[in-house]
Amino acid sequence: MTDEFVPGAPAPETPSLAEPTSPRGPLPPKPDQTGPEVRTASGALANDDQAVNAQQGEYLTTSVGARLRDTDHSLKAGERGPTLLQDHHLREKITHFDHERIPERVVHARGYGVHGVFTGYGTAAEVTCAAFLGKGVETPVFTRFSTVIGSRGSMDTARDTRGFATKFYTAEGNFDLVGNNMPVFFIQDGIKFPDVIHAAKWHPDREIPQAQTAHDTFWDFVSLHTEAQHHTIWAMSDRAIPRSYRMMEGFGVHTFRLTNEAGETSLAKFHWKPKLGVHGLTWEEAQLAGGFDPDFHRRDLADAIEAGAYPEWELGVQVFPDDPEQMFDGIDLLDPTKIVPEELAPVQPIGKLVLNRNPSNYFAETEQVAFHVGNLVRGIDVTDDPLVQARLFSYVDTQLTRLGGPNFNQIPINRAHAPVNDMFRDGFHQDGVHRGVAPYRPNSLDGGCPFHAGADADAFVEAPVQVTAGPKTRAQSSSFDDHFSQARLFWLSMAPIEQDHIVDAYSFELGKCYEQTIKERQLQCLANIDADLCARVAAKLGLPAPAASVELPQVQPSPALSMVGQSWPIDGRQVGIVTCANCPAEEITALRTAVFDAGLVPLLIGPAGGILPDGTPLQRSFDTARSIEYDAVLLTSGLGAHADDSRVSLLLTEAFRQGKAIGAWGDGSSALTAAGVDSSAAGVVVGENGPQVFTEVAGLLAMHRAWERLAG
Ligand code: HDE
Repeated sequence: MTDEFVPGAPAPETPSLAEPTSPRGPLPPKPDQTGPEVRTASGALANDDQAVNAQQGEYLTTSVGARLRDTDHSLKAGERGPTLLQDHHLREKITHFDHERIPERVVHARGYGVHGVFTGYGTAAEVTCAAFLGKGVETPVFTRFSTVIGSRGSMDTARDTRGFATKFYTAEGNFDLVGNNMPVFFIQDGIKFPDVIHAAKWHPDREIPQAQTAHDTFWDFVSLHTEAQHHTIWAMSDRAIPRSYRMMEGFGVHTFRLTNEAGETSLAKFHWKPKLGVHGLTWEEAQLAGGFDPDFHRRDLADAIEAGAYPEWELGVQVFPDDPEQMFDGIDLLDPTKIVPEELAPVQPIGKLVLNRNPSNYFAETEQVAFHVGNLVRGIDVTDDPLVQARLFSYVDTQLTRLGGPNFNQIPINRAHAPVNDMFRDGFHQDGVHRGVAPYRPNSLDGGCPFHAGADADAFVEAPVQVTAGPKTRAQSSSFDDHFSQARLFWLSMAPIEQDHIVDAYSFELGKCYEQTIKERQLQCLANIDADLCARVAAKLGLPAPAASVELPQVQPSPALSMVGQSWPIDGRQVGIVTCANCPAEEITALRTAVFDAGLVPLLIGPAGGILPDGTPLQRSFDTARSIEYDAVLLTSGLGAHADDSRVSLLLTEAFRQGKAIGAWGDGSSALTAAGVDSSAAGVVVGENGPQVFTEVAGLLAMHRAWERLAG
């Protein structure tokens, strides 16, 4: 990062004021933006020059390359006459526009994807032969984060589970790890997926509310279908309102089966651990962002990558013996509503993910990427978890409608980086130009090609495990019956401030329900999780707290589930610097350098937009700045004349309420007094000069918030 750099410029060049008129070719993409590697429909590397995928030439043309003189006026019978049907350019332009949209994803419609690279540590070799996990092996990836419930245009910061899906373009074919930021799911059997989603989405009569579960149908379902209670308590925690995609854990949720080179199998759960730690927004911040910056999470991710603050995760596995019971410490490994606490089975790191390139076209990359849990590579297989079994069917099926036909794996973002010879032919939007006459096996006319790959040719092999046969039945194992003990484990693992937020979330969501019986039924579920939790929510709802109807088990809390109490790297955090023309230019320069050097993004906020007397541009004005954008706020010297500006006071009182670090020096501190902010409170630094105050503020940022200010 340089002194002058601020992420977010919309184009690679500053635009000219007047409309450009000299013909020239398309501008290059911004340095942080490149498309998918240029592969042919059958996986070959077409050309290193990504520009071949993009528009070409200086002049506007039709879709088949004829140059156009004018796209501003339709062809008419006289200047004031009707438009002529023969205007083929008008027809082509409007027709294409009419068909620009494709159906949004039925779930996870709102998302943002970026490119990166995964590097294996080699530490997984004992349990899996997957080549991309080998020591030092680098694999290109595309990761898409998403919310589940909202429509494509809904706000990023809705209370919801987040999708965390990664496509690894490995040398042995694509491997998709299609996970979430929570390790458990609402249902145990995939046949219930339409039910839980219908309940969580808007009511079908009014199509409200958008992107939230604070309504009757959701609570009706989860209070009746009580296996949902564990995931529900995660959804009521701050994990459901992440500070950033960069600060989320990811989980494969299901147990997978791994096979090593010797053919030995183990069971495993995948975890993504973010370098920056796991952090949430407060509920107030999530609401503010929803209005002030509905694109909060995608902007944060794109800006961080553009600024070079590349987000990183370690991939880890919890490994369990593959015995016929498929249980670990009394936990059924096939039940996706259960975790195995990390304290019982440590997460062992097996590789590192770095996300370092933004897409150059949202539709082509993020919208058209098609994940599938069945995209597996040798050494990694699914288990009999009844949730993943249904997913194996659903992902391909949904793309047929969403992406308009069976050739969606030929769309550039979905293309394998391994040779593809699938014998699939034709269909809508076929991009391959296949040769030969024998797309069937066995054949002699094409020389017998393609051939089966034997074990010596690195073929994918389904692990030949024994299946316990039984009578055909629509039933499930009694080992799935416990619905409350792990919700209790989660509750008891939370710090007091996290418990407060969970109580507030349940109270808000149930408070928004219309039907009293639904609130009462959910309170019964809470009583079966924890008496204190139930009593606190009941009090806020003005209802009596019922007694538990099941025996509350003794559970061992899992400290790994709590998000507070540690310190973390602060790369890419945003610092709002409130200043004005009276602040000495050298002070601003030194401060910005210190902030950049620490790997953070400084954003200068002045009374109006424009530039400071020394030519430094302001990025925000008192009108456009709102607390949600900044992890910390600094008040420079010289600010005295604007100290009692109500917009500055609003910024400070919000930042204070959110436990954000605040620093001031010189007469900047008079803004604290004017806003009624206690300068001796935890997380407020008043000092001599900018760099010194910033150093202390950076130390506070590592804890995410001054938690003391939020307690009580
Ligand atoms: Fe999905 N899910 N899912 N899901 N899911 C989809 O696939 C489905 C489940 C997840 O960024 C859909 O391409 C069923 C669990 C993510 O493009 C669809 C069941 C987990 C994404 C689908 C589940 C997930 C999806 C919609 C129950 C976490 C976004 C569009 C059996 C481990 C992927 C699409 C992206 C998307 C079906 C349950 C994660 C309809 C039937 C559990 C991250 O196929």
